[in-house]
Amino acid sequence: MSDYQLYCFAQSGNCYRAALMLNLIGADWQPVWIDFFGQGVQRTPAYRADINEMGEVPVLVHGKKRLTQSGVILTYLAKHSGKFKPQGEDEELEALRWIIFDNQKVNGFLGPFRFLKNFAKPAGDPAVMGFMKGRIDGALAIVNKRLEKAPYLLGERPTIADVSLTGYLYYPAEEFGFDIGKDHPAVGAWCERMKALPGWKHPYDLMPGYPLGTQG
Ligand SMILES: N[C@@H](CCC(=O)N[C@@H](CS)C(=O)NCC(=O)O)C(=O)O
Repeated sequence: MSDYQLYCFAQSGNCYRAALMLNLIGADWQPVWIDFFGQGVQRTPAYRADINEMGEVPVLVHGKKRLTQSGVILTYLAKHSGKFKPQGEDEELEALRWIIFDNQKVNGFLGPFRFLKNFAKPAGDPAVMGFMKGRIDGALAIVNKRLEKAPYLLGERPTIADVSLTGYLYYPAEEFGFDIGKDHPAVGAWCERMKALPGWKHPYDLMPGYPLGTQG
């Protein structure tokens, strides 16, 4: 049995944050595939009773500890590994600030947008998609401005705030209908820097269940 088990599936950028962090810190971990699209395991009463009352993935299991919310998982793994860890109170708060902004405004919109475009039946209403695309571009422009000033969100070195931001940013442009890196060049350059870190892998290579319909 590996040190860590991560409940996840390949199409989830929320899970990707945790999977990528585990790989970047060189942890001994194994994925536990969640059949999100098929049986919708995460919505069953058993899952909510035994795995996560919030009905979500990712879920990280480390011995007797069971953690959910990628921001919490990243904080825990940074504390335990000493890697990608914000240093001191000011950096800790700054990292949390960007993680919350990302969860709500950047990947918080990219995830549902991509879901409505590729997986939902019926697909998203054009008016809703248009609204979401506006919010996405607004939030990415804010991140882009920040990344024009420094290589990583908190400055010269990558922290968990950067790992959080990776969420949906490496999924293919066709799945969004726009190219994030081209539209927001400083974000595109940052994606390349993150990609160069030892242990980086694409979400479809890191988590089980791709292509859709294959058993993880
Ligand atoms: N803020 C959460 C978001 C987690 C989340 O929304 N996960 C999605 C999968 S990508 C989920 O489990 N949704 C439950 C559902 O739609 O039933 C995190 O970062 O962990």
